[in-house]
Amino acid sequence: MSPKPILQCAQRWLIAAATAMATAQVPAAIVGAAGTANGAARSFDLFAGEGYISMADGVQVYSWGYGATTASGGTGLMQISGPTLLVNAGETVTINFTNNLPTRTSILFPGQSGLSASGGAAGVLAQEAGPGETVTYTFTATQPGTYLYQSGTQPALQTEMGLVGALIVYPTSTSASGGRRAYNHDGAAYDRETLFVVGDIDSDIHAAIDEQVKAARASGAACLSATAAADQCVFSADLSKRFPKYWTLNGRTSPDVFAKNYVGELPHQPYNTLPRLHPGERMLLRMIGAGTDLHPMHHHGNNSWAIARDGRMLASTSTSGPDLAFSDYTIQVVPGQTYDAIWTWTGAGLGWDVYGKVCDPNATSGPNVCTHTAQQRHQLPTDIGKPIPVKLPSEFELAYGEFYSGSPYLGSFGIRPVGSGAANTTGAYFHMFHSHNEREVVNGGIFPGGMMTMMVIEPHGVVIDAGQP
Ligand SMILES: [Cu+2]
Repeated sequence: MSPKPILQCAQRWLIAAATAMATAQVPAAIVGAAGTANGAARSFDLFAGEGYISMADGVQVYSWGYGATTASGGTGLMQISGPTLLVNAGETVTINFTNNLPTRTSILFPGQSGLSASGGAAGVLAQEAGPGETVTYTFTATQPGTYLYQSGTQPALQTEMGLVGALIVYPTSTSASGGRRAYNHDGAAYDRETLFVVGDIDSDIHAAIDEQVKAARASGAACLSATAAADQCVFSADLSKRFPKYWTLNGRTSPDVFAKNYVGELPHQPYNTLPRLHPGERMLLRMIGAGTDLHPMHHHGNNSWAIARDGRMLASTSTSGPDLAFSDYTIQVVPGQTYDAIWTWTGAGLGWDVYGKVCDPNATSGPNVCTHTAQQRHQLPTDIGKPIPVKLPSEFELAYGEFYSGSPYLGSFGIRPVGSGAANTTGAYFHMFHSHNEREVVNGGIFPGGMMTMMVIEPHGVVIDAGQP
């Protein structure tokens, strides 16, 4: 990535944060659509539409996606992934869904209770809307958690085309300390949250569908204007030959994942993926398998604790909290499943002082007293004051990455060659988060790209916007 797009991102972060603040009607730090609340009811005006999304190597991919009206907190455009629906537990949710695709489609809401639907025609899995038709779905968001929603019509093809989104149900309770939690137990408490809708795209399938739709329109096919469900157009591709070429986080490929939310040049991919946190904070990773393949999502720096799957805490009893949580450095994100994991990083146990303080931890007075703040004491006491245990290579022997501050110490800067390393403006640490299936961190076969982002450890004192820049 060149420095210029990164600098542009920095300006956009402020705008994105302001946008997120304005739309948050639920306790969400994730950007999305909060719909229209009315007492214990919440409604959304959604639609399905077509368009071209952009891969970071410049390839345009014809796609079908969900969208939300601006009144519902969306952009008014179809998007990949679909609008992240933000609701509170216990609310009755109504989705007024209009189909602007040339074929019939629908929405499934796995994990929700009391689902009913009206309008359109009954399909195999869900009530379906033909072209131009509207179906109204209603359900009760009984249980807090991370969920997906997706097409229930030709699901193998239509989820490939992009008809998948996230639904987040927030508990109405807070943690014992008044903070946020993902489920009704303090074992699910968190300081920050982020969303990874994990997908894969075979652009050849999308191109084949694009050609079929264009051919139907060019010939004025009767199926395009048919009102009976059985007579409407159905497009198809040989999915046994499926061979994905792009791998996405929230619908974007790296490095586009770093650009701000709602960036103008990605009108159909409004959500970014760049989690930022301070040392010691608990970052809730909401992960959704929205593609066709399993993706082993791997984080550097520390293991995470997977506390929930499919919107249910990994709990042995209703009061135990996530006592069946497991710790790993890779979460196997299976298609159709969701996972909640808590990731944190402190620098504890590294055997050196990440803040680079030159001091004596045993001194109680005088110039050698350690001046670490209480927040910086996430480190082990035995590490405070210890220098980095290796001699740094000379700057002539280093290849500087864009995110290197020039110093091995958190919040510090060192000498960098002119023009290098302009991206790390706060002296943060960047820990990679990516698919451990390494062929998925490419764009058009070129590394790096695809399913890859960074977890940014910001020094204490750096303000991190709630709106996730
Ligand atoms: Cu790695």
